[in-house]
Amino acid sequence: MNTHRIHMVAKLTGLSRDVIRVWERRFEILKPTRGANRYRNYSDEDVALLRFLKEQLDTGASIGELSKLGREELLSRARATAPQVSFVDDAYSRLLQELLSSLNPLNRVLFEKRVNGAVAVIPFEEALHGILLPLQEQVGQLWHDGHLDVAIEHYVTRQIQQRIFSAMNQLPVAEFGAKVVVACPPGEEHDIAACAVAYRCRVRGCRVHYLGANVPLVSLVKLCEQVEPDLTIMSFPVVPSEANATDLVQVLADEVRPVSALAVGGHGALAMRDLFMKYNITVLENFADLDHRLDQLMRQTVARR
Ligand code: B12
Repeated sequence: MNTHRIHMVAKLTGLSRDVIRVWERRFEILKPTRGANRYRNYSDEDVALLRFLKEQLDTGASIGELSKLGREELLSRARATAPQVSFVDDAYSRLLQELLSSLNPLNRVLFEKRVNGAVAVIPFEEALHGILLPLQEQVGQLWHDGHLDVAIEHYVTRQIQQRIFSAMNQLPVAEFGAKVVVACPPGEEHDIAACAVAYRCRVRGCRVHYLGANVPLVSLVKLCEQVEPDLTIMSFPVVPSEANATDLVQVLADEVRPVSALAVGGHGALAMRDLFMKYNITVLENFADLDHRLDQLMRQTVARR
């Protein structure tokens, strides 16, 4: 049986690490083991159980009630509703390995055929979160660790972005939905998550202005004045330095928020949660939280019309 570290469990289940830790402590339904380094290792069963819980919560169940069923009963219900979970995970990790093996040395034709093949056979959202984003992370990590040339990283990043944009362009042009601006803060070049956020907003029927990486705040404010968005979403995949963080959040609160409601997400935003909260800026915990906020926004937009 595979074991997974908490960040991977968060990715596989769509739950934040904080939620996973709290459920573990409060309800005793998870059974991670500890490695020699003291990190928690979660089993495939833990992942299946958490996925089942998340699905149930998304349909309105309460974690308090569910937890009373106990681990064994939850696991048997999880197996009954999603017998294919570990098969899917195995298939994704096999595919990821195949994709990575066609990069060093680069076999462009094989790589692109494999990506296209994978993306064609499953719903795009699933391909995005199951294959494309994990691929981005692994390729970037190989570059960071000195195992892959930056040119290959750039090539793969563009390939992934192309797939996201092309999926976005196949959606009907949104004319009436909530207006949303998606951007990364100044100096932030990690823009794949922002791209995925923009896609999510488009799927939900929003009119999206996607600005991507490294957006100067003066320009963001100017654009918001013109566009009058219902919401501006900023992706903070990494934590800015402490001095920059305070200035940045202050400018967001003083200059952007008067022209647009504001929400932030990403590992950096979660790490700066207290600072954002001090300035009353909404922090989106994960993509499920984003969905929830978008649903609210769309309901308000429909009610206004
Ligand atoms: C790919 C990558 C790159 C690529 C980026 C390509 C691109 N166009 O995006 C390249 C090679 C360009 C790059 C460059 C650099 N990188 Co880099 N990079 C990565 C890597 C490997 C993966 C990031 C990624 O794309 N992950 C996949 C996406 C989908 O995940 P994500 O961005 O984390 O977003 C997730 C969440 O944060 C969340 N999320 C994000 N935004 C939002 C918004 C909302 C609303 C919501 C709901 C959720 C959400 O959802 C996503 C899915 O879970 C990470 C390490 C890692 N394993 O994470 C380092 C990492 C982020 N990079 C790092 C660094 C230091 C750099 C450089 C400064 C290195 C250098 N010396 O030049 C440069 C410059 C970057 C800059 N100026 O911004 C550090 C950051 C350290 C920190 N301060 O936290 C990391 C953590 C590596 C490390 N361990 O040191 N990088």
